[in-house]
Amino acid sequence: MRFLHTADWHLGRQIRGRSRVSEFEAVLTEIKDIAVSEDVDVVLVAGDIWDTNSPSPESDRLLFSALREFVAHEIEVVLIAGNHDSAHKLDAIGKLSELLNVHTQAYVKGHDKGGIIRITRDNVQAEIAAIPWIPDGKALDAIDVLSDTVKNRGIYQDFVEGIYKNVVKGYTSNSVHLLMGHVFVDGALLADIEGSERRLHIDVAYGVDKARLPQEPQYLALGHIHHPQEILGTPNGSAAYAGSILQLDFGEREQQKIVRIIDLEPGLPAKTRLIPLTSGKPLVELKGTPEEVLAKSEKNENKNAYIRAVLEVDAPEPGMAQKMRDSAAGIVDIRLDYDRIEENISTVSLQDLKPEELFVRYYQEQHGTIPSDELLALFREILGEVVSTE
Ligand SMILES: [Mn+2]
Repeated sequence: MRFLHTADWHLGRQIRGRSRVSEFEAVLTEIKDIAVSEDVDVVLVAGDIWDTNSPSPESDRLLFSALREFVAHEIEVVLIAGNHDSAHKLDAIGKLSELLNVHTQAYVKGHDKGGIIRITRDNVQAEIAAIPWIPDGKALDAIDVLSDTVKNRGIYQDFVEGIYKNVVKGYTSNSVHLLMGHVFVDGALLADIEGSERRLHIDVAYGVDKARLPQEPQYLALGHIHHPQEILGTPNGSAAYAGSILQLDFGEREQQKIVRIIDLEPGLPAKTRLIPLTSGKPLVELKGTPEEVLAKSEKNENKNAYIRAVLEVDAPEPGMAQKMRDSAAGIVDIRLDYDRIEENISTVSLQDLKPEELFVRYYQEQHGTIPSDELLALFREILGEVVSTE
């Protein structure tokens, strides 16, 4: 039986206020085309379907259009709720979509209470332990929250491990055994940019150690972390994050987005491979003086990109951000890079300061430098108008 593992669609996500609907349409079409050409039986969507728990009609349209395509090609779908999703909404959709073989798991359920979704294709049965995001509020009560964090992280980990182990108890023999989970696994790679790796650990976030994941499933289809990766050293060796389907923010730049194809037969190790996704615009960061950044933004490889401009300037200049955005359509994010004056400026009582001093301190706190003479002159002019109208 063949599965396509994807996750973290985040439908409705924008970038700095700009819509990405056409990119979502393109990448969902690409995923459908892959599923059809690979003759996939079941598509697994491991949570964070939507970007928010009250998605726009536009985001719903994206989802329903994608599901409709899978249904039309007789591909079954399983969707679980992630931390970004409205579980209640997914549950409501499932009431109807179940009739079309679009299965949903919105809430955590025990192995004997619907925790396993069963799908039969060509006389082979798949048993999918479907476990949505487990909010820390489910594992910890108010008293725990008041106690120390280290203990809380431990309680959460025990709780998650207990649920995962419970659900897989429902497997029967002669079936294909999978697990879908929206969960953070300790040590997951968040980003690997310009040779520097960033990993997340369970001392700062609620998650589980990989050794605590159950070993019964032949494959664990995970969602939550946007960087595609296999979780090496898991009990049976076959667990992976599919990652997101577009580079969703600048922390995801340089990431090749993918889907995973999983072939399973009862009792045999999973055969997995990945297929790169090519839709969606790249996110890039360009550094230099404003002139250099504009020149780089004109280059072919950046023409289609969303650009973060990191500008080397002596000091912030009013209107600079707008000027850059107006000059290059791809620039959506602007950072200024200059030597900031780091000084404790909050020790003086604000009441003792004149308006201009207040402004200078505010500006310094915001921008790490003092305002230019022109800006100060402008401030005095505006202040003069306000005082005279009073
Ligand atoms: Mn996500």
